[in-house]
Amino acid sequence: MNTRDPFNLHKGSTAFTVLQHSATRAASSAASYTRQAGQQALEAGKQALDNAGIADGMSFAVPRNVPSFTDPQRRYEDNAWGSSGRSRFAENGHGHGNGGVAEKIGGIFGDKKVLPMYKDKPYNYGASMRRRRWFKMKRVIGPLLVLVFGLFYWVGWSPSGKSKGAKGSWVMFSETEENYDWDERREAVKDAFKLSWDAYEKHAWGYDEFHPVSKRGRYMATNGLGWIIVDALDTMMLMNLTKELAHAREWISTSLDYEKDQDVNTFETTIRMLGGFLSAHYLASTLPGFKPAEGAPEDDLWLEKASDLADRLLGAYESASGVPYASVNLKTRQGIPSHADGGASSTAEATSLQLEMKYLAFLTGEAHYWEKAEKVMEVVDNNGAKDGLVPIFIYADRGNFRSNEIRLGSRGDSYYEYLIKQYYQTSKQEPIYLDMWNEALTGVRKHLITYSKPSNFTVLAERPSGLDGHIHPKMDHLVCFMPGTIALGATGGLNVTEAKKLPSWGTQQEEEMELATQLMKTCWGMYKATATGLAPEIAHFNIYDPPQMMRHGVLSSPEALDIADDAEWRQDFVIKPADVHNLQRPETVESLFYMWRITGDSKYREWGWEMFEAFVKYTMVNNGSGFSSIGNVNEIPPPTRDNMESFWLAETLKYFYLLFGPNDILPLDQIVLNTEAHPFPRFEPDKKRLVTGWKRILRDAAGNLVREEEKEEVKVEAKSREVVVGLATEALIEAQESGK
Ligand code: DMJ
Repeated sequence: MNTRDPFNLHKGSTAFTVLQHSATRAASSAASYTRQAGQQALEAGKQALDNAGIADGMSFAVPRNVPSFTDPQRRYEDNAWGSSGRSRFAENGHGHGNGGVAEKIGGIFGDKKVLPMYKDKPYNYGASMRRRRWFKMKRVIGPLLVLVFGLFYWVGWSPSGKSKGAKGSWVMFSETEENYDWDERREAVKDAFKLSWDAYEKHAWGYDEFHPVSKRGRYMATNGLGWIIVDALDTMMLMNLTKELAHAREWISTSLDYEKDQDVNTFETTIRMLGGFLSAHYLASTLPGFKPAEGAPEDDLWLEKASDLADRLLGAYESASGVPYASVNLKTRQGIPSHADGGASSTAEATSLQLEMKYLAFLTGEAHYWEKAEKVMEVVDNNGAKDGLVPIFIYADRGNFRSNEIRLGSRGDSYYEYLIKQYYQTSKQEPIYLDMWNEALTGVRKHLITYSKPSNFTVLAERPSGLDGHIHPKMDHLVCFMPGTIALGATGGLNVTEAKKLPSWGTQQEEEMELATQLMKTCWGMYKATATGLAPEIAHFNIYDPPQMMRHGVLSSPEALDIADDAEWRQDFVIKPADVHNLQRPETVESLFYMWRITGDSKYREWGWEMFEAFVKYTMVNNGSGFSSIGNVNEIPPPTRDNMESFWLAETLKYFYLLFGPNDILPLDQIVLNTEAHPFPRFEPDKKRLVTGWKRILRDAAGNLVREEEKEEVKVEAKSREVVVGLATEALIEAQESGK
């Protein structure tokens, strides 16, 4: 393997060679006759391209197809994006592009100033400058790709590196392949990271956004917030990319300054930047090779930056209720209510700050970080959400929920994730969060799990009008964190064989593992259901009428999927035009990583590899200038969105790397990963006198809160019963004594 040019980008620099390299890699473990035939096919295809005289100019940088976001909810969410903020993004100085783009999209945001980030919904960018060239070439490239794939088909090679002959046209859910070289596959992930990073370093160094097709960067605040650099630190440490890390460190120590009159999103800044610094601190003091030598001073930079940033973010918590405002100004430290959603914060955002603040409190011994973050959990829980399922908005000033919409996708997701992770982060010293997680998961099983038809995929659906309203059979890709988190909850991160030996193991945990397994298949199905093998942002499902709920009986989807275009299982998935984009999100590979570590079933690694191949094949930018989100998972080649999310480096590639790597790196029973995949150690808070400062309000048998005044009534009733019983007893004794 040529590690200096992993994807053969510098020879010929064509999308075709990228495809060739990916194909070669994938096929490396297949039978040699298959490999040779594949190479011949590739050579034939390349020859054809050369003959056509277009190979060097060929590009995946097809015109951007800005999806028409017609779904009412999508419109609602995207409007929220451009809600408020003081500073517009600054231009990057690389030519003219983004000012012009800002003007082009000005109509979308109107005169409003914009927040830099709002729950990871990206801004739109102008179409690629290559548009016309692509259209000119399309008629030539299309038939050639058909020819190449036709040859692959003819020789029986499939993208997963398996010969069709052996298994027929089925993707086996239970298949295990032990012979692959996982070290090599892990190296391929590192190569993809390097490629992404090198392109960013070359074209957009220091910028908060990277647009790899137009090769530009963009600031979210004057001179940047370190959005991409800080988010990627720990991945570089895990991959041992010391040169890249040194460059990042140098930039952070000399150029990054948070003293800026800039509004930032409280949640995004916490999980990505604060989380990024904290995990860098953890890994730097833990990973061999990064640990300071005996007697040498620790590198304090990461912790200093973390504390400085956290102090600024604390201003967001200064609301009347203690629930943080959606945004905060880094300089004035003033919290700012959301400019959408009636000023309410998103519930997931307000309740996914605790792992970071608690770890910082433990590291520094400063309890106020802990207390501020923990107070939020108390206020949220005191609303008494039925069956642990919380509406997706909460007002910071009053601390009460807005509307009754329930989902585990956007704005709901990481509330649930942080319940169980807080329990494990603090070494089980806070059982209150286990209690809340158990209640919520029971609620999910009762109200949200339904089945698709005809193939009975497990669907974690939504209740847009509350628990008494209809079920909406839709899953955001974001929901796919759940299979892994459920498995983590059931086992504590131990391998399931070990977990089964624990006295706490029982039917509940068995059922949870089965739910995780079935949901994992659904998330995987979201990838297999598309032309590119990449999941859409959102999938809808055909469901039974009336809905077949889990509480009516557990159903299972097939163990194998027929890959034929007209296979029956495809009817279960409905992908709407507004949802066909793919932002290179991590949730499915995140869950695959947990499922692999916990069950040891290598099918999860196989699925991961197929996903990784699809990302390489369809999201890599021409000439190796990185990877980009795409506009349509059902179009080949897909239109690019010209944007590389920071979570591509921080999460997606990290999870792939860990999935293909040895199990003793970041053992899951010793760490927790925050919602941006930044690992923190588990710790014992009582060692720093940190304790849970609140108790849940009592619930009655129906799950309703028993308020203080009601408790009083209950007490009075109980007292009078006692008195009556007491008097009766006395009378009885008296009567017995007097012989009556
Ligand atoms: C990340 O920023 C985090 O995983 C967050 O919890 C959800 N959205 C993105 C990735 O999809």
